[in-house]
Amino acid sequence: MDSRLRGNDKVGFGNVTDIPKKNVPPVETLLQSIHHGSPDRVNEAFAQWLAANNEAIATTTSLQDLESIRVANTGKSGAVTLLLKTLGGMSPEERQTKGPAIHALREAVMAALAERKAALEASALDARLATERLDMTLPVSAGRQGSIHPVSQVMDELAEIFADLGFAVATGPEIEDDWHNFTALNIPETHPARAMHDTFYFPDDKAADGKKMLLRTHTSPVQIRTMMNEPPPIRIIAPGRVYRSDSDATHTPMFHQIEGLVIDRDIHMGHLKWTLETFLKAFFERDDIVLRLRPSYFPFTEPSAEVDVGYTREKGRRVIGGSEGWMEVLGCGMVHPRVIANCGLDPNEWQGFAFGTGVDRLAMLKYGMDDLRAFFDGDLRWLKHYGFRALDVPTLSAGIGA
Ligand code: 2NL
Repeated sequence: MDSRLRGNDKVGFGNVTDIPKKNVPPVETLLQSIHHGSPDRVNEAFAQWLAANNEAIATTTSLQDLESIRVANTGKSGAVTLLLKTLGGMSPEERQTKGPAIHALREAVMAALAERKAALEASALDARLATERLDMTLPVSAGRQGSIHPVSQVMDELAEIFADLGFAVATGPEIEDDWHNFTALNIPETHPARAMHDTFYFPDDKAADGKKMLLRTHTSPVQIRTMMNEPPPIRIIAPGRVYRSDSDATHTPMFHQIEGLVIDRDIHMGHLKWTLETFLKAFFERDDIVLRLRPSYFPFTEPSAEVDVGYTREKGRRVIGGSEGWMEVLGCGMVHPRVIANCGLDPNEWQGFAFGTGVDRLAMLKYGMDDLRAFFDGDLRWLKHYGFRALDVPTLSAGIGA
Protein backbone atom coordinates (compact mmCIF):
# COMPACT_ATOMS: atom_id res chain seq x y z
CA MET A 1 0.00 0.00 0.00
CA ASP A 2 1.29 3.40 -0.86
CA SER A 3 0.97 5.35 2.35
CA ARG A 4 1.86 8.63 0.64
CA LEU A 5 -1.50 8.76 -1.05
CA ARG A 6 -3.40 8.40 2.22
CA GLY A 7 -1.77 10.87 4.40
CA ASN A 8 1.25 10.16 6.48
CA ASP A 9 1.46 10.21 10.23
CA LYS A 10 5.02 8.93 10.38
CA VAL A 11 6.90 12.10 9.64
CA GLY A 12 10.61 11.68 9.09
CA PHE A 13 13.45 13.07 7.08
CA GLY A 14 12.93 12.43 3.39
CA ASN A 15 9.30 11.49 3.78
CA VAL A 16 6.58 13.28 1.94
CA THR A 17 4.63 14.95 4.69
CA ASP A 18 1.96 17.24 3.37
CA ILE A 19 -0.35 14.98 1.49
CA PRO A 20 -3.89 16.14 1.80
CA LYS A 21 -6.02 13.31 3.12
CA LYS A 22 -8.05 12.22 0.14
CA ASN A 23 -9.66 9.00 -0.79
CA VAL A 24 -7.27 8.11 -3.53
CA PRO A 25 -7.23 4.33 -3.82
CA PRO A 26 -3.82 2.78 -3.18
CA VAL A 27 -1.73 2.12 -6.26
CA GLU A 28 -2.06 -1.64 -5.57
CA THR A 29 -5.66 -1.55 -6.78
CA LEU A 30 -4.38 -0.31 -10.12
CA LEU A 31 -1.60 -2.84 -10.31
CA GLN A 32 -3.95 -5.67 -9.39
CA SER A 33 -6.43 -4.62 -12.06
CA ILE A 34 -3.62 -4.62 -14.60
CA HIS A 35 -2.41 -8.06 -13.68
CA HIS A 36 -5.68 -9.83 -13.11
CA GLY A 37 -8.56 -7.78 -14.32
CA SER A 38 -10.61 -7.74 -17.47
CA PRO A 39 -10.36 -4.61 -19.64
CA ASP A 40 -13.57 -3.39 -18.01
CA ARG A 41 -12.09 -3.92 -14.58
CA VAL A 42 -8.96 -2.00 -15.60
CA ASN A 43 -11.01 0.89 -16.93
CA GLU A 44 -13.15 1.00 -13.84
CA ALA A 45 -10.17 0.94 -11.43
CA PHE A 46 -8.33 3.55 -13.48
CA ALA A 47 -11.38 5.82 -13.66
CA GLN A 48 -11.97 5.58 -9.95
CA TRP A 49 -8.36 6.30 -9.11
CA LEU A 50 -8.19 9.14 -11.58
CA ALA A 51 -11.34 10.77 -10.27
CA ALA A 52 -10.08 10.66 -6.70
CA ASN A 53 -6.61 11.84 -7.71
CA ASN A 54 -8.09 14.69 -9.76
CA GLU A 55 -10.18 15.67 -6.79
CA ALA A 56 -7.06 15.71 -4.61
CA ILE A 57 -5.27 17.87 -7.14
CA ALA A 58 -8.17 20.23 -7.65
CA THR A 59 -8.59 20.86 -3.94
CA THR A 60 -4.94 21.62 -3.12
CA THR A 61 -4.50 25.13 -1.85
CA SER A 62 -0.74 25.48 -1.99
CA LEU A 63 2.00 24.81 -4.49
CA GLN A 64 3.75 22.83 -1.77
CA ASP A 65 0.80 20.40 -1.43
CA LEU A 66 0.59 20.13 -5.18
CA GLU A 67 4.25 19.21 -5.36
CA SER A 68 3.65 16.41 -2.82
CA ILE A 69 0.95 15.00 -5.05
CA ARG A 70 3.14 15.35 -8.11
CA VAL A 71 5.85 13.31 -6.39
CA ALA A 72 3.28 10.71 -5.30
CA ASN A 73 1.99 10.55 -8.90
CA THR A 74 4.96 10.86 -11.19
CA GLY A 75 7.94 10.75 -8.82
CA LYS A 76 10.43 7.89 -8.81
CA SER A 77 8.05 5.50 -7.03
CA GLY A 78 4.84 7.34 -7.80
CA ALA A 79 1.68 5.61 -8.95
CA VAL A 80 2.02 6.58 -12.60
CA THR A 81 5.67 5.60 -12.65
CA LEU A 82 4.92 2.18 -11.19
CA LEU A 83 2.18 1.62 -13.78
CA LEU A 84 4.52 2.58 -16.61
CA LYS A 85 7.07 0.11 -15.27
CA THR A 86 4.58 -2.75 -15.64
CA LEU A 87 4.65 -2.23 -19.42
CA GLY A 88 8.14 -3.71 -19.52
CA GLY A 89 6.97 -7.09 -18.20
CA MET A 90 4.02 -7.41 -20.58
CA SER A 91 3.75 -9.47 -23.72
CA PRO A 92 3.30 -7.42 -26.89
CA GLU A 93 -0.38 -8.37 -27.05
CA GLU A 94 -1.05 -7.41 -23.47
CA ARG A 95 0.84 -4.17 -23.95
CA GLN A 96 -1.39 -3.38 -26.90
CA THR A 97 -4.57 -3.78 -24.87
CA LYS A 98 -3.44 -2.25 -21.60
CA GLY A 99 -0.80 0.23 -22.72
CA PRO A 100 -3.19 2.89 -24.00
CA ALA A 101 -5.05 3.03 -20.67
CA ILE A 102 -1.80 3.52 -18.79
CA HIS A 103 -0.62 6.25 -21.14
CA ALA A 104 -4.00 7.93 -21.06
CA LEU A 105 -3.89 7.90 -17.26
CA ARG A 106 -0.46 9.47 -17.33
CA GLU A 107 -1.59 12.19 -19.73
CA ALA A 108 -4.64 12.94 -17.61
CA VAL A 109 -2.56 13.18 -14.42
CA MET A 110 0.04 15.43 -16.04
CA ALA A 111 -2.66 17.71 -17.45
CA ALA A 112 -4.46 17.99 -14.10
CA LEU A 113 -1.19 18.78 -12.29
CA ALA A 114 -0.23 21.42 -14.85
CA GLU A 115 -3.63 23.04 -14.80
CA ARG A 116 -3.72 23.25 -11.00
CA LYS A 117 -0.15 24.53 -10.90
CA ALA A 118 -1.03 27.36 -13.29
CA ALA A 119 -4.10 28.23 -11.24
CA LEU A 120 -2.21 28.26 -7.92
CA GLU A 121 0.59 30.35 -9.40
CA ALA A 122 -1.91 32.84 -10.80
CA SER A 123 -3.66 33.25 -7.48
CA ALA A 124 -0.30 33.55 -5.68
CA LEU A 125 0.54 36.38 -8.09
CA ASP A 126 -2.84 38.00 -7.53
CA ALA A 127 -2.30 37.83 -3.79
CA ARG A 128 1.14 39.43 -4.14
CA LEU A 129 -0.18 42.16 -6.40
CA ALA A 130 -2.93 42.89 -3.91
CA THR A 131 -0.56 43.19 -0.94
CA GLU A 132 2.34 44.88 -2.71
CA ARG A 133 0.27 47.55 -4.40
CA LEU A 134 1.80 51.04 -4.28
CA ASP A 135 -0.28 54.16 -3.97
CA MET A 136 1.38 56.48 -6.44
CA THR A 137 -0.72 59.40 -5.25
CA LEU A 138 0.74 59.42 -1.74
CA PRO A 139 2.81 62.55 -1.02
CA VAL A 140 6.57 62.00 -1.08
CA SER A 141 8.10 61.99 2.36
CA ALA A 142 10.48 64.92 2.51
CA GLY A 143 13.77 63.31 3.40
CA ARG A 144 17.01 65.19 3.78
CA GLN A 145 17.83 66.83 0.48
CA GLY A 146 21.01 68.44 -0.71
CA SER A 147 21.10 71.67 -2.64
CA ILE A 148 22.84 72.89 -5.75
CA HIS A 149 25.87 75.04 -4.96
CA PRO A 150 25.53 78.59 -6.33
CA VAL A 151 28.64 78.05 -8.51
CA SER A 152 27.05 74.98 -10.10
CA GLN A 153 23.77 76.85 -10.46
CA VAL A 154 25.41 79.82 -12.18
CA MET A 155 27.45 77.53 -14.44
CA ASP A 156 24.22 75.78 -15.45
CA GLU A 157 22.53 79.12 -16.08
CA LEU A 158 25.47 80.26 -18.22
CA ALA A 159 25.52 77.02 -20.20
CA GLU A 160 21.78 77.37 -20.77
CA ILE A 161 21.97 81.01 -21.85
CA PHE A 162 24.88 80.43 -24.23
CA ALA A 163 23.33 77.24 -25.59
CA ASP A 164 20.41 79.40 -26.72
CA LEU A 165 22.96 81.60 -28.52
CA GLY A 166 24.51 78.60 -30.29
CA PHE A 167 27.53 78.02 -28.03
CA ALA A 168 28.73 74.55 -27.05
CA VAL A 169 30.39 73.82 -23.71
CA ALA A 170 34.08 72.83 -24.00
CA THR A 171 36.21 71.37 -21.22
CA GLY A 172 39.86 70.44 -20.83
CA PRO A 173 42.56 69.42 -18.32
CA GLU A 174 43.18 71.40 -15.15
CA ILE A 175 46.82 70.32 -15.19
CA GLU A 176 48.25 72.05 -18.24
CA ASP A 177 51.53 72.58 -20.00
CA ASP A 178 53.19 75.95 -20.31
CA TRP A 179 52.53 76.15 -24.05
CA HIS A 180 48.73 75.81 -23.89
CA ASN A 181 48.40 78.02 -20.80
CA PHE A 182 50.86 80.81 -21.74
CA THR A 183 52.89 80.59 -24.94
CA ALA A 184 50.01 79.93 -27.37
CA LEU A 185 48.19 82.88 -25.82
CA ASN A 186 50.98 85.30 -26.68
CA ILE A 187 51.92 85.71 -23.03
CA PRO A 188 55.63 86.63 -22.99
CA GLU A 189 58.20 84.69 -20.94
CA THR A 190 58.64 87.78 -18.79
CA HIS A 191 54.94 88.26 -18.00
CA PRO A 192 54.29 88.45 -14.24
CA ALA A 193 51.54 85.80 -14.46
CA ARG A 194 54.28 83.29 -15.32
CA ALA A 195 56.16 83.97 -12.09
CA MET A 196 56.44 81.21 -9.50
CA HIS A 197 54.54 83.26 -6.94
CA ASP A 198 51.52 83.69 -9.22
CA THR A 199 51.16 80.24 -10.74
CA PHE A 200 51.21 76.78 -9.15
CA TYR A 201 53.90 74.74 -10.92
CA PHE A 202 54.56 71.02 -10.51
CA PRO A 203 58.22 70.82 -9.51
CA ASP A 204 58.86 67.42 -11.12
CA ASP A 205 56.34 67.03 -13.96
CA LYS A 206 57.63 68.43 -17.21
CA ALA A 207 56.18 68.58 -20.72
CA ALA A 208 58.07 67.42 -23.83
CA ASP A 209 59.62 70.90 -24.15
CA GLY A 210 61.16 70.56 -20.67
CA LYS A 211 58.86 73.17 -19.13
CA LYS A 212 57.11 72.46 -15.84
CA MET A 213 53.47 71.40 -15.85
CA LEU A 214 51.14 73.76 -13.98
CA LEU A 215 47.60 74.24 -12.71
CA ARG A 216 45.84 76.21 -15.43
CA THR A 217 45.49 79.89 -14.50
CA HIS A 218 42.51 80.44 -16.82
CA THR A 219 40.32 78.30 -19.07
CA SER A 220 41.90 79.80 -22.21
CA PRO A 221 43.93 76.60 -22.86
CA VAL A 222 40.60 74.82 -23.43
CA GLN A 223 39.93 77.26 -26.25
CA ILE A 224 43.43 76.84 -27.64
CA ARG A 225 42.84 73.08 -27.72
CA THR A 226 39.49 73.55 -29.44
CA MET A 227 40.96 75.82 -32.11
CA MET A 228 43.71 73.27 -32.76
CA ASN A 229 41.37 70.28 -32.92
CA GLU A 230 38.22 71.58 -34.57
CA PRO A 231 37.74 73.51 -37.78
CA PRO A 232 36.03 76.92 -37.61
CA PRO A 233 33.42 78.23 -37.25
CA ILE A 234 33.76 77.86 -33.48
CA ARG A 235 31.32 79.00 -30.83
CA ILE A 236 32.19 77.70 -27.38
CA ILE A 237 32.18 78.57 -23.74
CA ALA A 238 34.78 77.07 -21.41
CA PRO A 239 33.67 77.03 -17.78
CA GLY A 240 35.77 75.47 -15.05
CA ARG A 241 38.17 75.62 -12.11
CA VAL A 242 41.31 77.73 -12.39
CA TYR A 243 44.18 78.27 -9.96
CA ARG A 244 46.29 81.21 -8.91
CA SER A 245 48.62 81.63 -5.97
CA ASP A 246 46.47 84.26 -4.37
CA SER A 247 44.52 84.24 -1.11
CA ASP A 248 42.71 87.02 0.72
CA ALA A 249 39.15 88.25 1.38
CA THR A 250 38.36 88.50 -2.33
CA HIS A 251 40.73 85.86 -3.77
CA THR A 252 40.87 82.10 -3.28
CA PRO A 253 43.67 79.94 -4.75
CA MET A 254 41.03 78.05 -6.74
CA PHE A 255 38.15 79.86 -8.36
CA HIS A 256 35.83 79.44 -11.31
CA GLN A 257 36.07 81.10 -14.63
CA ILE A 258 34.09 81.08 -17.80
CA GLU A 259 35.48 82.15 -21.11
CA GLY A 260 33.75 82.44 -24.45
CA LEU A 261 35.21 82.18 -27.93
CA VAL A 262 33.81 82.79 -31.40
CA ILE A 263 35.93 82.17 -34.49
CA ASP A 264 34.42 82.74 -37.93
CA ARG A 265 34.80 84.95 -41.01
CA ASP A 266 34.05 88.69 -40.69
CA ILE A 267 33.54 88.71 -36.93
CA HIS A 268 33.86 92.16 -35.35
CA MET A 269 33.43 94.02 -32.05
CA GLY A 270 29.73 94.63 -32.84
CA HIS A 271 29.10 90.88 -32.55
CA LEU A 272 31.04 90.88 -29.30
CA LYS A 273 29.09 93.71 -27.72
CA TRP A 274 25.69 92.32 -28.78
CA THR A 275 26.58 88.88 -27.43
CA LEU A 276 27.70 90.26 -24.05
CA GLU A 277 24.67 92.52 -23.76
CA THR A 278 22.28 89.65 -24.59
CA PHE A 279 24.05 87.38 -22.15
CA LEU A 280 24.06 89.90 -19.28
CA LYS A 281 20.36 90.77 -19.79
CA ALA A 282 19.45 87.09 -19.65
CA PHE A 283 21.73 86.36 -16.72
CA PHE A 284 20.64 89.28 -14.52
CA GLU A 285 17.04 88.97 -15.74
CA ARG A 286 16.74 92.68 -16.49
CA ASP A 287 16.22 94.70 -19.68
CA ASP A 288 17.82 97.89 -18.32
CA ILE A 289 21.35 96.52 -18.54
CA VAL A 290 23.80 99.15 -19.80
CA LEU A 291 27.30 98.21 -20.96
CA ARG A 292 30.43 100.29 -21.19
CA LEU A 293 33.49 98.96 -23.00
CA ARG A 294 36.72 100.55 -21.76
CA PRO A 295 39.92 100.11 -23.74
CA SER A 296 42.28 97.74 -21.94
CA TYR A 297 45.11 95.33 -22.57
CA PHE A 298 45.42 91.55 -22.67
CA PRO A 299 48.27 89.82 -24.51
CA PHE A 300 45.80 87.47 -26.26
CA THR A 301 43.35 90.04 -27.64
CA GLU A 302 43.74 93.13 -29.80
CA PRO A 303 41.94 95.40 -29.34
CA SER A 304 41.04 94.55 -25.74
CA ALA A 305 38.36 95.99 -23.52
CA GLU A 306 37.08 95.80 -20.01
CA VAL A 307 33.31 95.63 -19.71
CA ASP A 308 31.53 97.65 -17.07
CA VAL A 309 27.88 97.14 -16.34
CA GLY A 310 25.68 99.88 -14.85
CA TYR A 311 24.23 99.48 -11.36
CA THR A 312 21.76 101.33 -9.13
CA ARG A 313 21.52 101.52 -5.37
CA GLU A 314 18.55 99.81 -3.79
CA LYS A 315 18.34 99.93 0.02
CA GLY A 316 22.05 100.48 0.31
CA ARG A 317 22.87 97.52 -1.95
CA ARG A 318 24.32 97.75 -5.41
CA VAL A 319 21.96 96.12 -7.89
CA ILE A 320 22.85 95.43 -11.53
CA GLY A 321 20.75 97.53 -13.95
CA GLY A 322 20.40 101.23 -14.64
CA SER A 323 23.48 103.45 -14.64
CA GLU A 324 24.09 105.22 -11.33
CA GLY A 325 27.55 103.73 -11.25
CA TRP A 326 29.75 101.25 -13.11
CA MET A 327 31.00 97.86 -12.09
CA GLU A 328 33.59 95.84 -13.99
CA VAL A 329 32.27 92.38 -14.85
CA LEU A 330 34.17 91.06 -17.88
CA GLY A 331 37.33 91.26 -19.94
CA CYS A 332 37.15 90.79 -23.70
CA GLY A 333 38.59 91.58 -27.08
CA MET A 334 39.24 90.43 -30.62
CA VAL A 335 41.43 87.34 -30.57
CA HIS A 336 45.02 88.38 -31.33
CA PRO A 337 46.07 87.31 -34.85
CA ARG A 338 49.19 85.72 -33.36
CA VAL A 339 47.00 83.47 -31.14
CA ILE A 340 44.97 82.42 -34.19
CA ALA A 341 48.17 81.67 -36.09
CA ASN A 342 49.59 79.73 -33.10
CA CYS A 343 46.61 77.39 -33.41
CA GLY A 344 47.33 76.68 -37.08
CA LEU A 345 44.63 78.95 -38.54
CA ASP A 346 45.14 81.73 -41.09
CA PRO A 347 44.37 85.03 -39.30
CA ASN A 348 43.59 86.65 -42.67
CA GLU A 349 40.71 84.22 -43.11
CA TRP A 350 39.55 83.70 -39.50
CA GLN A 351 38.85 86.28 -36.83
CA GLY A 352 36.94 86.17 -33.64
CA PHE A 353 36.23 87.53 -30.24
CA ALA A 354 36.82 86.18 -26.77
CA PHE A 355 35.79 87.12 -23.27
CA GLY A 356 36.35 85.95 -19.76
CA THR A 357 34.88 86.46 -16.34
CA GLY A 358 34.75 84.97 -12.86
CA VAL A 359 31.81 82.67 -12.15
CA ASP A 360 32.06 83.12 -8.38
CA ARG A 361 31.85 86.88 -8.76
CA LEU A 362 28.86 86.60 -11.10
CA ALA A 363 27.14 84.44 -8.49
CA MET A 364 27.87 86.97 -5.74
CA LEU A 365 26.50 89.83 -7.85
CA LYS A 366 23.33 87.99 -8.82
CA TYR A 367 22.52 86.28 -5.52
CA GLY A 368 23.93 88.77 -3.04
CA MET A 369 26.68 86.89 -1.19
CA ASP A 370 29.43 89.12 0.10
CA ASP A 371 32.21 86.76 1.15
CA LEU A 372 33.90 84.70 -1.54
CA ARG A 373 35.63 82.43 0.98
CA ALA A 374 32.29 81.06 2.21
CA PHE A 375 31.84 79.52 -1.27
CA PHE A 376 34.44 76.88 -0.48
CA ASP A 377 33.98 76.35 3.27
CA GLY A 378 31.38 73.61 2.80
CA ASP A 379 29.26 75.01 5.65
CA LEU A 380 25.89 73.26 5.38
CA ARG A 381 24.02 76.28 6.80
CA TRP A 382 25.46 78.47 4.04
CA LEU A 383 24.61 75.84 1.42
CA LYS A 384 21.07 75.55 2.74
CA HIS A 385 20.65 79.32 2.63
CA TYR A 386 22.24 80.06 -0.75
CA GLY A 387 21.83 76.66 -2.44
CA PHE A 388 19.30 75.89 -5.15
CA ARG A 389 16.73 73.18 -5.57
CA ALA A 390 17.75 70.43 -7.93
CA LEU A 391 15.80 70.29 -11.19
CA ASP A 392 15.16 74.03 -11.44
CA VAL A 393 15.99 74.70 -15.07
CA PRO A 394 17.46 78.06 -16.04
CA THR A 395 16.33 79.57 -19.36
CA LEU A 396 17.32 82.51 -21.53
CA SER A 397 13.94 84.21 -21.38
CA ALA A 398 13.19 83.92 -17.70
CA GLY A 399 16.44 83.38 -15.90
CA ILE A 400 15.29 80.42 -13.90
CA GLY A 401 12.15 78.92 -15.29
CA ALA A 402 9.99 75.87 -14.80
C1 2NL B 1 39.25 88.40 -17.61
C2 2NL B 1 39.56 88.50 -19.02
C3 2NL B 1 39.66 87.32 -21.02
C4 2NL B 1 40.05 86.06 -22.98
C5 2NL B 1 39.83 86.11 -21.63
C6 2NL B 1 40.86 84.53 -24.69
C7 2NL B 1 41.05 83.20 -25.00
C8 2NL B 1 41.66 82.88 -26.16
C9 2NL B 1 42.07 83.84 -27.02
C10 2NL B 1 41.85 85.14 -26.65
CL1 2NL B 1 41.93 81.26 -26.56
N1 2NL B 1 41.26 85.46 -25.52
N2 2NL B 1 40.26 84.83 -23.53
C11 2NL B 1 40.07 87.22 -23.72
C12 2NL B 1 39.88 88.42 -23.09
C13 2NL B 1 39.68 88.48 -21.73
O1 2NL B 1 39.45 87.29 -19.68
O2 2NL B 1 39.16 89.38 -16.97
N3 2NL B 1 39.08 87.20 -17.11
C14 2NL B 1 38.77 86.98 -15.74
